[in-house]
Amino acid sequence: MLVPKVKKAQEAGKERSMLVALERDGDSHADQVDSLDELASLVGTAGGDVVRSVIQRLPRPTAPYYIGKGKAEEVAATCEEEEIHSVIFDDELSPAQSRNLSNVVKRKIIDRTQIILDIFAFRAKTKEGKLQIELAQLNYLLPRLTRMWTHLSRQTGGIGTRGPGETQLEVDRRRVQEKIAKISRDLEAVRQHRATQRQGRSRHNWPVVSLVGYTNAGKSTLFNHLTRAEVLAEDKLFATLDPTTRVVDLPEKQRALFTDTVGFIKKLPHDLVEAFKATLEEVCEADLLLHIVDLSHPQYDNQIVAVQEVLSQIGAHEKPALVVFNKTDRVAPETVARVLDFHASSVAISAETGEGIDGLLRAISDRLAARRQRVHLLVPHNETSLVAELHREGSVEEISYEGDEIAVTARIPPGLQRRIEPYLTKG
Ligand SMILES: Nc1nc2c(ncn2[C@@H]2O[C@H](COP(=O)(O)OP(=O)(O)OP(=O)(O)O)[C@@H](O)[C@H]2O)c(=O)[nH]1
Ligand SMILES: [Mg+2]
Repeated sequence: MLVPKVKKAQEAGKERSMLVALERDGDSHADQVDSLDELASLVGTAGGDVVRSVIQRLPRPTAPYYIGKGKAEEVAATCEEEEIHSVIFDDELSPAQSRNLSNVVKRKIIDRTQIILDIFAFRAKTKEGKLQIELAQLNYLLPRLTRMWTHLSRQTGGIGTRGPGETQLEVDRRRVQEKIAKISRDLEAVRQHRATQRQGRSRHNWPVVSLVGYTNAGKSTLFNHLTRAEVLAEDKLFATLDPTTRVVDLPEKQRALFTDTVGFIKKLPHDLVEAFKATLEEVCEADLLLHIVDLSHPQYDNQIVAVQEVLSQIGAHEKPALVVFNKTDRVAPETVARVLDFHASSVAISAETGEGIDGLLRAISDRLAARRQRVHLLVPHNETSLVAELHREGSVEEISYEGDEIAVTARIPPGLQRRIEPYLTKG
C-alpha cells in the first residue's frame, strides 16, 4: 500500500530513496505510518531524500525476501520507473534477506540498523564515540561478508573461482575479527579510565542524575538550561553521542552531577547498545534517572516504552526515575494535566521557555534528599575541615558555636557517614 504522506520533491544531489515497512498481523497501521515517518527523518538526517514509501501487509516476514518475492519484484519496478537508488527497510534484515533482495531489486538495500549506524558514525566526535561506532559497524558487517563474495563470484564466475574466493573471504573475516578484538581492547582501556574518573567524582559524594530519553526529546536543551553548558541541541536525531557532565545546584543546598547522553530510539541496534555500554555505564551508575519525554510527539507513549526497553537491556530499569514531560509549550494544558495524573512521579516542563523547571529542581532535590540522613553533631573546634566538608557536600541546617565545640545539624550523603560517626550526638 502506498503512503502518500511522504513528500516527493527531490532535493538536489541527494540520494533518491524508497522506504519499505512490513505490517504484521496485529500491528497497528498508524504505528507503522509513524515508524516510517521516523525512518524518513533518519534517512533525511543521513543525507537521503525519500521519494517513495510502501507498507506491505503480511502475517510475518518471509525468511528469504522479508516482504515476499512478488513484492520485491514490484519494488524493483518502482525503482526502475522512479530512478530510485536505494531501498531502505524499517527493520533489521538478515544477511540472506538483504542478499536476496539486492539480487531482485538491483539497488542498494539498506536497513534501519545501517541508517542508525551511519548517523552515529558521522555524529561521533570523541575517540571513544568513534571506537564504539566502529565496533558496532564491524559486528554488523561480519556475518554479511559473504555478500561481497557472492558479488565477486558472479563477476568472475564459474568453476575454479570458488576455492580462492572462499580463502579471500576467510582472510577478510579474520581481519575484521582482529580489528574487533583490537577495538574491544581499546574500549576496555577507555572504560577503565572512565571508572577512575567516576571514582574521583564519587569522592565528592555528589549524587549523579542522568538524563535519558528518546532521541530529540529535549535532553540537551534541558541540560543546557540547567548548567548553562553549550551542548549541541538541534532538531535532528542523535544530536548528542558523547556524554557530558556538569554540576548543578539544587534547592536545600544540594548539589548533583548531571549527565547528558545519547538518545534512544525504537529498534536501537543491539550491536550499538553493546558497543555503547561504556557510555551507557554512566546511566547505570546514576542515583536518579530523569526520563525526558517529548509530550508533543504523537507517539510519546510508545517512545516511553522504547526507552524502558533499552534501559532494561543495559540493566538500568530498576533505577529510581522521574518522568519529565517536556515541550509543554506545544501541547494543551488539559493534556499536561491528564498525563501528570496518569503517571505517578512525573513533572511537566518546557526546557525551551523554562516553565516548570523550578518544580523539576524541587522534585529532584526531594528524591535525592531521601538518600541523605539528618544528623546532629558536636564537632571540636580544631575539626574545621569537617565543618567545611559538611558545607560542601551536605546541607547544613543549623550551626552554633558552643565553647570548644560546634553543634551542627546537617543532612549528609551516605559517603560522609563514617567520617562523622565519632561526633554524633543523640539530638
Ligand atoms: N517547543 C519546544 N521545543 C523544544 C523543547 N525542548 C527542546 N526542544 C527542541 O527539540 C529539539 C531537540 O532538542 P535536543 O535538546 O537536541 O534533544 P535531545 O533529547 O538532546 O536529542 P538527541 O541528542 O538527538 O538525543 C530541538 O530543536 C529543541 O529546540 C521545548 O520545551 N519546547
Ligand atoms: Mg542531545
